[in-house]
Amino acid sequence: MTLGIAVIGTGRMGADHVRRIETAVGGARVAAVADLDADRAAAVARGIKGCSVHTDPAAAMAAPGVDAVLIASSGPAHEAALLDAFARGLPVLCEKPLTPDPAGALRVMEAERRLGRRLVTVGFMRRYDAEYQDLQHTLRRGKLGRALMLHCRHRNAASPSFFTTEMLIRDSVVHEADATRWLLGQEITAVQVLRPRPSSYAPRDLGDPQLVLFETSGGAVVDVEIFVNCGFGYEVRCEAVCERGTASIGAGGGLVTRTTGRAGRAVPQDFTVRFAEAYDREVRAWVGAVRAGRAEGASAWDGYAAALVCEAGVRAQRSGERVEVRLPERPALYA
Ligand code: ISE
Repeated sequence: MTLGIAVIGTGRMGADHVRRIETAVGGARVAAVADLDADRAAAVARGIKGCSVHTDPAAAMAAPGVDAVLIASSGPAHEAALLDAFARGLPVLCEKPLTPDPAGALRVMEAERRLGRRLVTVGFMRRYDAEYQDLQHTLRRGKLGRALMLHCRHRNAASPSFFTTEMLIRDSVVHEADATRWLLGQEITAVQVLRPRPSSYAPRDLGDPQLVLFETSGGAVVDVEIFVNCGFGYEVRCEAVCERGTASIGAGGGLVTRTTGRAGRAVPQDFTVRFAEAYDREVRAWVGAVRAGRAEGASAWDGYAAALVCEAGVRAQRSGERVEVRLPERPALYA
């Protein structure tokens, strides 16, 4: 059977996923798309046989041939779409963040628990990146000893016009919240945020860059430089400092050119390029799991845990204080 997918949200990420499902993922097709902007949705669906176009996410999910849902709308729209998908018993791949706030994530998780089975995969694509997977295996194998610290850098060329200081945490550092939990297999227990004088190239009122510190349940410390208007491109790095050595990813290999007295490599300009293969692998893995009736990847619990870390991060950002993260016990469904 070919899995019919309703794609909710046809902005940059949604359009990229539609193209991916149609060209790079076997066993699936785009059966419906929805976007508040009907013209944008129609443009994305053009040329896709049997793909219906909607402005209402619920109508797209109810369209003929829909077996699963991919949510790529903005974070605040995720909760309603997730609950609609649950009401129809449809499996969902939901772009990060699961919801921007922990209260919404908790409602989603509780609704899923009432159904008694995992329907949501959260699209934390770094879990599917070959370098991140290498790093995770290296740390888990233990040859380098215990991980003491992670140094992370997360840079975007420029932030979109709607970006706020809170979103540096909830939309960007949420990746490091998940990556830290996944790489170390530990929970984040406290967050601090240091704020240098903002770059004069950042939009007015945006506190950019910032330095975010996590403490973890296993006694590690993680620093994250988040800089969403670095100007030169998209760069995500991580160096693990362990008892017997270090391991680092994100230096950017690839073609080196030498010309007119300079040597250099291209820097990707955004995440759809830097993580293109990871997104391909993520969507393929999800489609494979849905077709086999299995759960895959980051769960609603992971989305909730990341949202709690981000909530603490936003409080730390505002107060300048160290804020503890209080994670409840993990429900059995997510064991
Ligand atoms: C964006 O939504 C992403 O998920 C990117 O990976 C991240 O680098 C960027 O800062 C976010 O706004």
